[in-house]
Amino acid sequence: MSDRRSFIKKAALGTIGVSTVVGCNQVTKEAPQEKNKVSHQAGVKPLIISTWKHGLPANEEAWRFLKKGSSALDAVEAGVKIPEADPKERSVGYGGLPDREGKVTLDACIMNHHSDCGSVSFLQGIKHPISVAKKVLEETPHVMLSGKGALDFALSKGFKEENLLTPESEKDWKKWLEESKYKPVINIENHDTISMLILDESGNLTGACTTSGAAWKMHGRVGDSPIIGAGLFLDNEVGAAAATGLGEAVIRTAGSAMVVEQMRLGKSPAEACKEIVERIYNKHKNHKDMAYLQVGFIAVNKQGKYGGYSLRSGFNYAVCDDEKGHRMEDAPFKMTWDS
Ligand code: SD4
Repeated sequence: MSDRRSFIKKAALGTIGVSTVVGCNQVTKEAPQEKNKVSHQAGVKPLIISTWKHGLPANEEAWRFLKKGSSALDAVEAGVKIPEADPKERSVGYGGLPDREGKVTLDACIMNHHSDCGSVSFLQGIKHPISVAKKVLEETPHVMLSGKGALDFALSKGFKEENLLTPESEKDWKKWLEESKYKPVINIENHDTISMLILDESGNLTGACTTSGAAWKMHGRVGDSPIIGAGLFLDNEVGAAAATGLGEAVIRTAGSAMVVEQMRLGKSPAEACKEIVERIYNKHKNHKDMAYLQVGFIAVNKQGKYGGYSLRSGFNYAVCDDEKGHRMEDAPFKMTWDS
């Protein structure tokens, strides 16, 4: 958390940098770039890109799966299961912050290069919603199951029901109840999804997205993360994109689908993310959500070029390829939190 805070402070100075994690424990810094300049790097494959710092261990696991010959669908599932199972990750899966009623409700989706998708929303009591979403993709004629139906389906497939509210999250919820003020604080400490995109060795795209959603949301609220086209989208002829941030804004603009369409029109992944962030800004600049609005996108195209962009400072993503290994990169952004 303090890492994130210090990053935000650094980002507020208007520069971004690239951190390379060599062998996953040694970090080197490259020259800072201008805050809203998007990069144009040569493409490589295979490549994995995931939102936020919890993307690093997730990418490591997914990479391990890819390297042992697993399918990208199995790899993406294995990868995002790492933060889902981590009680210290307060915005994904087990340990995620609950809604106003103290219930942890989860959203997740997964998509493969044939455009097959599986999704669960408003799912309670199952530690790995991504695995339930994968079962929806593989074993049902549907794309999306929700609430009790999703839970019943999970139980029928052998998933175990368990309490996902950790003592820490319960304590935070009780503290929140004292004032019960719903003021979303995006991307600083209570609100971040893991989205992962994979371009595999054969040049095929796969993606996944999983979250406990906005802390203190209304009971029953579903965000962008389980919605194909909003939180995640890919077209295997073009590229893949995924979102983090205020789901309502991403749904209003069909965010990830639009990023992919921008790539289809010829924009690089980074430029495509920037274009849609600008669109979201223009649609929200006089909106009540603007005071706390944050959205960020990551994207990768068929050539193995990738990038990200966020509305406000503080967003970073994890990348892995054979050339540079595992590293974190800070996304360029439109504005700081105090501008
Ligand atoms: C949501 N987009 O439920 C998710 C949460 C998130 O960074 O990504 N936060 O709105």
